[in-house]
Amino acid sequence: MSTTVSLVDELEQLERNAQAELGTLNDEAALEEWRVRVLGRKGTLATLLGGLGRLAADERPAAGQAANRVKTVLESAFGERQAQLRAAGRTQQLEAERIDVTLPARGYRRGQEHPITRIRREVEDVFKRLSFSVVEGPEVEWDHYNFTLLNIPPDHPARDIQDTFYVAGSDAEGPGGSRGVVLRTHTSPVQIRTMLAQRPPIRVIVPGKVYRNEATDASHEAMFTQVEGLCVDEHTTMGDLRGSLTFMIRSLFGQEREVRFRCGYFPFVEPGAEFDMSCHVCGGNGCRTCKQTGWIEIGGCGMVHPKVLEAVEIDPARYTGWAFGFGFERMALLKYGVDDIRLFYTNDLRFLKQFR
Ligand code: 2NM
Repeated sequence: MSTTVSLVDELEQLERNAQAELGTLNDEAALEEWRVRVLGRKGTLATLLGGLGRLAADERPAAGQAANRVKTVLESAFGERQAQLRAAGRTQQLEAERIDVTLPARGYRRGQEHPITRIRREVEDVFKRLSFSVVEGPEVEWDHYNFTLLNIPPDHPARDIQDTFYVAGSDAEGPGGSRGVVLRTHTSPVQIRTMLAQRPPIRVIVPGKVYRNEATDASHEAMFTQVEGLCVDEHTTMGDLRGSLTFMIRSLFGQEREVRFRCGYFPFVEPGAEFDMSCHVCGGNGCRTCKQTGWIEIGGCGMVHPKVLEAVEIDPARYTGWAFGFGFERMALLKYGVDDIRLFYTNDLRFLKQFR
């Protein structure tokens, strides 16, 4: 038997064995080990090829051809197996990551408005229906706008009941050569700004945070939220004020509610009044909520003082104005039957979740 035949036999045997083994390999590391052992520089195929040189010249072409063919076959078999393994790996990964997009979504907990925000929105909605605009302004305000232009001069006793937080070192010169900056004690300075910036007719409500230097208890906080309204026009009267407040109270507390005015003093209005609504708990018969009076105090109001109109250069001989103000916290306490204002600002979810 010639040497060529046996070298060709050996090549074919290598082809069969190596291919069979390739079919059993299941990971890339084993595959790589196979490649080095069979096709590598010092691998089985290379070793067999080293035998070519010892063949007789006329036997070499046949053996060379066989060697090339086996090399090509094994290389492509290697490539195929590698591709197979990689595809299987990807499929497995896809399988592991499969999600069923037709399943119902996981539930999520829905948030809600803070009770004070809710009252604020309800009040805004009522006055928008009466063609009022909602405006906002700075919480850090010139003393001049917070007090002086509202007919509360520097030594006026009303500065005591509205004792506020003065901003330290803020004696920069403000409007009208004034000095002093405070945390606003009411939203009225925004009405002042509005009247300085535009001419009647004016209809605005101003919700927002206000500050008082006050000891905190169940019905007082150093920060609370208020809304004030202002209407300035020709011929507008206290009757319009009363009608607007009645419309608001009935929208928020029910159509059966009545509104009454009692004389009240605020430096920036004349005449001034406090306004009450008939008790929504007992319907006016007298109960614990209304302290047996049948009435619940809501806020203050009045006709804008001529001095205030003059201070913003609106002619009080031609125009009249009315204004009102009340706190959202107190309204929320009443509407939701809460007994401590501090609950609105302690962020206890057990409390807040009750307002769904
Ligand atoms: C109140 C009560 C009475 C009021 C007056 C003004 C302004 F700027 F027009 F003069 N704004 N708000 C007012 C009047 C506010 O709150 C208890």
